[in-house]
Amino acid sequence: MTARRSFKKDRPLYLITDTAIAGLSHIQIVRLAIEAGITTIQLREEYLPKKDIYKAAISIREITKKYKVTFIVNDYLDIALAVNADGVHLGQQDMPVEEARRIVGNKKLIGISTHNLDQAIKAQESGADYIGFGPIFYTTTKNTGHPKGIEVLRKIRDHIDIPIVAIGGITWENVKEVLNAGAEAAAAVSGILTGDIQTNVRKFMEALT
Ligand code: TZP
Repeated sequence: MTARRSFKKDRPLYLITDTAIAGLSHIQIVRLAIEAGITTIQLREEYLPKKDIYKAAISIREITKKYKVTFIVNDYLDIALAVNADGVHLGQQDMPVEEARRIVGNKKLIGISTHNLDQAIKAQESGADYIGFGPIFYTTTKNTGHPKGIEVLRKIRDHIDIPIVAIGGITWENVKEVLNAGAEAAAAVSGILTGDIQTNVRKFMEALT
């Protein structure tokens, strides 16, 4: 049996791409963020035809491989496999983690979005490598309900052992608080992609050191 791949706990900043917010293509976003020092990237695309998402994924795999950046594909397990991404991120409405695991095996990370303690516990029991948990703070990027806040994040931390990637309204100004509450990493969309991407990534990194 091959050793299970694990979420790298020394990678506290997780960028999720969004072309509308950035006003740039996925690959442009990725290039800028890698130049500034990002170490984990999720390709998230809700509108493009799958063929175009696949093409973007190929380019992103190439550059992330070169710079040893972890590359996760949102939703599309087949694209993650086809381009040999490091993992796939699933939502609550996607296929069960157990089924995804049967398909991708132990060498790919599987993350799943969760919004409450029950979902977080279930994610751990089903063999997810990490959970996304949020929204922690108010966000307009995705409608995922009321902010959960830092105290709920602490509670989730107390109940599960797998890594937590906190998400929702995270900026360089509040990221430290999020990690201090027990998250291994913080995922950000607008906090990185609004304004100057490289300045934002660097501010996040500084806040995290
Ligand atoms: N899942 C929960 S909140 C969210 C997702 C994808 C959006 C986070 O975006 P932002 O701009 O970092 O608040």
